[in-house]
Amino acid sequence: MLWKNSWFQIAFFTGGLLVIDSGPNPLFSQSNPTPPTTPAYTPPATPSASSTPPVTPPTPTPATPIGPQAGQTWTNSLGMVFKPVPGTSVLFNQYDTTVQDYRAFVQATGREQPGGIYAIKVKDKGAGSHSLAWDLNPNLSWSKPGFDQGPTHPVVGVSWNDAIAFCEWLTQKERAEGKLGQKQMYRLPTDSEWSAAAGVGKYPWGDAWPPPAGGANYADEAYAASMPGTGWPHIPGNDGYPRTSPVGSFAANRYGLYDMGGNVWQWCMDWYQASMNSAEVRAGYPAFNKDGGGHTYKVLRGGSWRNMTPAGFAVGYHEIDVPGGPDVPAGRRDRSGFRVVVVIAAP
Ligand SMILES: [Ca+2]
Repeated sequence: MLWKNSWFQIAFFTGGLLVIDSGPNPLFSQSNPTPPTTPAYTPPATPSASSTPPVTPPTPTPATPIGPQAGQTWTNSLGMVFKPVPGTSVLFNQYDTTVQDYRAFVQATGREQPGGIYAIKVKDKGAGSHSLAWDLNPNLSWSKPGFDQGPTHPVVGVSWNDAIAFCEWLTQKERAEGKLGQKQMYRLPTDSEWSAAAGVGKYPWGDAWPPPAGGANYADEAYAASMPGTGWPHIPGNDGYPRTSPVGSFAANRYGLYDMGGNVWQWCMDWYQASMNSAEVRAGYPAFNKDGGGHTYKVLRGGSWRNMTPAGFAVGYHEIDVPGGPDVPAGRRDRSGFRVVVVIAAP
């Protein structure tokens, strides 16, 4: 029995190992093994039009247009507001360029304007008689024109070349900032663009003469009262400003532009040609018959705080002056400023 016990023990031990190491063993199971269940065949889902999400091509995001757009009011980096003018492809600054606009240019570029500016000076002719004459005053400049100006007054004492330099500086500045497209630019209005912006009235404020109350800043009773002596010619009425007035102080014209008549003369791009002024105007002002061949004088439009004649304020009237230069005072006067336009898409 011993050998049987030994065999049994070995066999049992061996079986124990199987049980322990292999888990349930069919040799020692008391029930029949369950056959593996074959999973029912399920065909793969057939793709259908209804179950397949539609493939939608990505919608391109429209690029945000850069800079001013046709027919839309636009504000630039200096806060200057530009408005469309029918019949032109540019937007007009609603105001003349202000002292604070020009100061930003001078501070950024360090542009100096040596030599002073021309200012109207009263000359005492004796016996109570006085006259007016242009006087080149070396102590005056755009920032000190001989009368008080706040930051929103139109800049004066700037030549045509100064105005062009302002436009070029602002163009480069805003192209670099991404504010202006690479084919957009600032410049002065052409003579014909300025005419379009002035509208169809006889004067920038309409057909009325004298200018209606609140119509413009001209040589009024306030102007006359500021001059030594008495009896200075002026337009009846008092607009409240003996010299320049803050831009926007008077009514806008039909296109939302302010001070298109009065306040300061506005430089235009064009060289003056005698034919720009009517024969009637040239008869009254013979100097306008000389244009130096068309490359001597630049055109100014609109009249200023020191004008008092209907002819000078008429839309068709073209003032003239030499364009000046960076280092010469020529063309810098205490009545002359400028308005800029922005070209939406230069060729
Ligand atoms: Ca005035």
